[in-house]
Amino acid sequence: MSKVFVFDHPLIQHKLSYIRDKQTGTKEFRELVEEVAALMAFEITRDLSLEETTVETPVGPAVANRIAGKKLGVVPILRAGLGMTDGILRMIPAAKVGHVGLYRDPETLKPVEYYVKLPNDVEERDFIVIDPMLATGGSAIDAIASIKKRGATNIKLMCLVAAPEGVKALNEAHPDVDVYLAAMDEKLDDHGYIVPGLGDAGDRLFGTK
Ligand code: U5P
Repeated sequence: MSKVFVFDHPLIQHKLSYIRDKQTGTKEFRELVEEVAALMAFEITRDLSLEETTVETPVGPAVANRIAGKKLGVVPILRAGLGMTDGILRMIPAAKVGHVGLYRDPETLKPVEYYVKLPNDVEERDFIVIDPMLATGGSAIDAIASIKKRGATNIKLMCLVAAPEGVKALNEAHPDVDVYLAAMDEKLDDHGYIVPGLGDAGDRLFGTK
């Protein structure tokens, strides 16, 4: 059963209020999405394991902690997931970035996969799949299936806003994948948009509408 975490940190919630606001223009929207992604990365990495090391400070030896094990893989779902990538990399600069390209067929609302490129050693990495919106869940379910198919076993999903329908579908398809959100919204509308949501994340990020 997937666990769902909603990050209620005041900075995340404050910035999300501007992201939702339709008056917020492309430049500001993009900056805010990056900032929230960075803050969420800070929260999502809480359980990373540390290992002790010794460093020389100007004063003498100090026992210090560093992150243990393999580097993280961050996988934005194209194209809206790209808007969160740099924010995460600001917090985790050593992470490798994979890409999964999916678009939603406007008629069937089903995702169509057109591009997948992942870092090496897929089996040994922890992955964070990112997409600002978890609406029907179709894109995230397919993106996660495609990286599992290539050997990934440890996957988290990070989105800004989700609809309950998407969380339920994700949980049924991938019960091993926990979901990290800035907000859980009310529902989907008839066109698969999250209500109240923030509109089309890709269009707002890239100014295509
Ligand atoms: N999407 C939005 N806003 C919404 C709902 C969906 O931008 O209110 C887009 C996102 O870009 C996301 C995709 O990549 O649709 C997720 O849809 P779904 O496959 O979860 O339905």
